[in-house]
Amino acid sequence: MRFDILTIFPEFFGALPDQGILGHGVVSRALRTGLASAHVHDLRSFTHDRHRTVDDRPFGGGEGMVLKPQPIFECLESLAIAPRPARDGSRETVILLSAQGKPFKQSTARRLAALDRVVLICGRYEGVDERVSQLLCDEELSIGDYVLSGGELAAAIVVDATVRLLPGVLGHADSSRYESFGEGDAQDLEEERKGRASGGGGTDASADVQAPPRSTNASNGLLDYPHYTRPAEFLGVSVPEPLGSGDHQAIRRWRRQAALAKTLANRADLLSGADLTDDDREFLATLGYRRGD
Ligand code: 6GU
Repeated sequence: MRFDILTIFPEFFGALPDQGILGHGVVSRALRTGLASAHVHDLRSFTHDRHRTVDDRPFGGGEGMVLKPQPIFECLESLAIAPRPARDGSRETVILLSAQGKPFKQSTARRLAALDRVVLICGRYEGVDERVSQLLCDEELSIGDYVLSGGELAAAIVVDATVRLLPGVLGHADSSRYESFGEGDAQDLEEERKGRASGGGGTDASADVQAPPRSTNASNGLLDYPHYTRPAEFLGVSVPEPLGSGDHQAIRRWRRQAALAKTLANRADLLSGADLTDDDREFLATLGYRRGD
C-alpha cells in the first residue's frame, strides 16, 4: 500500500525508509521490504511566487494564517489522484488531518489498511482553506481532543497504526488482533468456559505449543492486559502468581480480569460498549462497577 504525505515540513519525515519519525521499527521495516511505501511531498514545490507562499490571511480577519488551496490542489494533480467524484468506490482516499476531523480510531486504521493508496494532507493549526476539505478530500480526521501545531505528527500516527495491520508486517497473525482496540473475540473465553475449547493446565492441545494460549487476551473494546517480564520480583513487586504458574486457564482468567480492572480504572467509558460475559460482569461488580456507571 502507498502513502502520500503533503506537508510544508517534509524534513519532519526525514529520508525514508530509515530516518525521521517513520524510520524506526515496524514501520521502517515495512517500508524497506516494500509491504508499504511512503512518499513525502513539499507543498512549497507547488507554489509559483518568489517567496514560495503556502498560506495567506484569513477572510473575515482574525489570528493566524490559512493554508492556500492552490498548492494542495496542484500537488494532488501531480500525483494523478482522481478528482473526488471519480474516486468513489476506488481503493484510494484523500484525508485532511485537522483538529476538526472525525476521530481516528483502530477501526479507521483497519479500513485504511484495506486500501491501495492513502493521501494524507497535513493541516496547520490556524487552518486550511475549507475548499480543500470540501472539494479535494474524502474525509477529515483528528487524532484526539487536543490541538497540535500541525498535522505531521497525526500523519505519522495514521501511517504507523495502519501499516502494522498490513498482512506480513507483524510477525504473529494474532499479535494485532488481541491487543487494546483489536478485534479479538471474547467468545474465545466464553467457549472455553463452557469446555468447548482446548488448552488449560499447561497441556495446550493447539497446533503451536510454543504460542501462548489463544484467548489470553483483552479484546472487544477493552484495554490490553498488563504485561510482565523478568525479573520475577522488581523493587519488591512480584509478578502476579498465575502468570508464572504454567496453568493456561489461570493465566487467561487473570489476564481477562486484569484487562477489565485496567479498563475500569483508565477508560471506564469503554465498558458500556464492551462485549462482556456474565463472569466479567460479576468480576466488575466486585470492583464496584455496575452497568450504566
Ligand atoms: Cl490531525 N491536527 C491538528 N492540527 N491538531 C490535532 C489533530 C490534527 N488531531 C488532534 N489535534
